[in-house]
Amino acid sequence: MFLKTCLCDLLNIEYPLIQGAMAWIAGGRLAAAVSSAGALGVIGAGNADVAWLKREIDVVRQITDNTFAVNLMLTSPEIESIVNLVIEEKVPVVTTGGGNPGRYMKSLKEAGIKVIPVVASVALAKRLSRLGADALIAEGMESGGHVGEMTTMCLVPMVVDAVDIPVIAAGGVADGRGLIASLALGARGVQVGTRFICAKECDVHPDYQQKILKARDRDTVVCGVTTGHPVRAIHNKFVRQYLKAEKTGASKEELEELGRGRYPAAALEGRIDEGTILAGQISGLVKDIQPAAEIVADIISDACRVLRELGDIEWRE
Ligand code: TUI
Repeated sequence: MFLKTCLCDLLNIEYPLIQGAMAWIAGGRLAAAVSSAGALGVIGAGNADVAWLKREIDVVRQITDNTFAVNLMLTSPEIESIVNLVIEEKVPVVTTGGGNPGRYMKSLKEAGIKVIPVVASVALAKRLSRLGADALIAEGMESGGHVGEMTTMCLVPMVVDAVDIPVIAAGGVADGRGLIASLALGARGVQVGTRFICAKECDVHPDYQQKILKARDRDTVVCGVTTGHPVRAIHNKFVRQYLKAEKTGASKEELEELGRGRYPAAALEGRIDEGTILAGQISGLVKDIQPAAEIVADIISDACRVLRELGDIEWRE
């Protein structure tokens, strides 16, 4: 099996596939399994402290010598010390989310780290490309967790046209069809989050995985639009309560209080009624718990099948 783009050369990986960074979910064990399989494993630093991240980096390095990444959540209260740690540790690749990483760009680049910011708009894509980003992840609102307003289908080709660096499509991708569709839009790789939550090596609570496996096409919803920070999650008792509070005019502060601690409640404690189960719209396509290596191999072999079947289309120029 062989499927390669310029992203593979840039990151020294076998397949143009990146595991989504998921705070409280994607630790070293998952990242190592994904990187060992030839894709790019990512540790989601989220709001974690330096000691946690150092441990997870060590976990990856004990398991594999392959390239891996750390995702910096730019809203984290620990962000300065986390940036210093990834520089000290010479982490090969950093992805960023939740804001503009411009102020960290120079020091990360000077440390020889490849920087791949997540963007949800063309404007930020242009700005970060000028600041020296090595690639960009264009994330559509089909994604789980914090989302922008653009769909993957519209955002990706617009970002591709706006910059000269490789673009990675995210949001709504879980198989080879999504990978090839993204390449057709001009992306040179994809980021897959939700399907990797259902990897055997993922340390998330098993009941969280079951919610994804059971989800159907319309079972995720976006809530928190009134706060300015919309989030996609699987519909459950808490989401119903939250949406009702939003509808009846709860203030930003009340909503923030209502939402406090709900991500780790679901991801770590498996409180699937009271927690927020962040997951993408593509959950309806995820049907099995599989080893990460099998997920990687499945996506790539499915992509090869799609390419072969495209050969049936008759066309000429
Ligand atoms: O970050 C995400 N998705 C997430 S994060 C998360 S859990 C969490 N939340 C808070 C703290 C710690 C953990 C669940 N899901 N996706 C990446 C992403 N980034 N999507 C959109 C953006 C984004 C938004 C605004 C990127 C840049 C941006 O910049 C605004 C500006 O111009 O400053």
